[in-house]
Amino acid sequence: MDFSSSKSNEKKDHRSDLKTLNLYNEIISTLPKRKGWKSGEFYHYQGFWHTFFYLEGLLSAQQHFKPQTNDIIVSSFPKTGTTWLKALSFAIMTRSSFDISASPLLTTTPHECVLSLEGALAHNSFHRNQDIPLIGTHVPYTSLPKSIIDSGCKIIYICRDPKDTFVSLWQFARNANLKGVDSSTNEVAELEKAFELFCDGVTVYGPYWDHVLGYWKASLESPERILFLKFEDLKKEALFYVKKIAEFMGYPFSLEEEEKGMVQKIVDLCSFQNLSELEVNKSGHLHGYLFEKKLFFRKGETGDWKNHLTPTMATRLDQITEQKLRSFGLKFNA
Ligand code: PAP
Repeated sequence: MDFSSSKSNEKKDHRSDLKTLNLYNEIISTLPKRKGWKSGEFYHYQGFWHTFFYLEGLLSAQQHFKPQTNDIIVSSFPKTGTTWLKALSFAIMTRSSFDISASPLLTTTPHECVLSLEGALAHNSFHRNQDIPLIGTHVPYTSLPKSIIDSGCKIIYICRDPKDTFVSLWQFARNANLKGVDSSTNEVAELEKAFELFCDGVTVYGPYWDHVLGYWKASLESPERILFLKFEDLKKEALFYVKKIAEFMGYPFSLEEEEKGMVQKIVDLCSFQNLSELEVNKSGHLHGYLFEKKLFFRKGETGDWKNHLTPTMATRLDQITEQKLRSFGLKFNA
C-alpha cells in the first residue's frame, strides 16, 4: 500500500518517545475517568471523553504536530461518515495522479489512505506522505492542536443524525472482535446501558452534541476555513456535495471533467456498495489497530435507527438534539 505512506521508523515527526509516553501516562492517570462501553475506561480531557490510546495520541499531537501549509483536516465524530469522507476527499485530491480504474482506493482502505492524527500518525503506525496533504481526526474542535488552528488549515467536518450515529457506534462496539483480545473482556454494554451513557455524553469523543457544536460554531465564524457537512445531505445529493467539497478543498472540477462524468465516477468509486465489496475492505485488520477493516462498512444507510431504537429512545435523542442544537440553527432529519 505504500503509495501514500510508509510503515517504517526512519523519520520522526510528531510521535512520542518512551519518556514522553510516560509523561502522558502520568497526565492521563490524574484525569477523571469512568467505565466505558467495554472493559476499558474513558478519560475526561478538555470537556470530552477519550479512550486511553487515542488520548495518548491527542496529547502527543497537541505537543508535537506540525501541519504542512496545504494540509486539509478531515474531521468527524466517530461513525458519522469518516470512512466515506476520507475516500471522497482522497479521490478528489488524487484524481489527476491516478485514473479512477487505478485509484489507490481500490487496493488500500480509506483509513490507510488518510491517516489519523491521534491514531496511526501519533502512534507510529505510519509516516505520512507529504504529497497527499490530508489528515483525519476525531478530535473535538476546541482540542485540536494549536498548530492546526494557527496554520489556518482547511477543515472538512461531517456529522450525522445522533440516532443513526449511536446505533452505528453500538453495532461497531458489539461486532468488534478485537484481535488478540479475550472475548470475555470484550463484551459491550447492553444497548439500553450504552444508550444511557451516550445520552449523558459518555461515549468515545463525547458528548456528541458538544463535538458537533464546536465545529458548527467555528464553521459559522470561518466558513472559508471550515466546511460543515451532514451524512444525510451527502446521501441525498452526492453529486452536489462532491462538487462542493472539491471546490472547498481547492481542487474544483473543470467543465471538461464535469462533461466527462468525473464527479459521478468519484461518487461511484466511493459509494458504500463499491467500497464495501472490495477485497481490501472485506478482509484483514487496519494496520496498527485491533479492528477488522470490514467493521467500517455495515449498512451505510440513513434511518437504520428505526430497526434498533424504541420510539421512546428516539424521542429522547431528538429532544436532547433540539435542546442543545436548535438555538444554533442546527437540526437533523434521518
Ligand atoms: P469511523 O468514524 O470509525 O471511521 P465511520 O466511517 O464514520 O467510522 O462510520 C461508519 C459508518 O459509515 C457505518 O454506518 P452504519 O453502521 O450505519 O452502516 C458504515 O456503514 C458507513 N459507511 C462506510 N462507508 C460508507 C460509504 N462509502 N457510504 C456511506 N456510508 C458509509
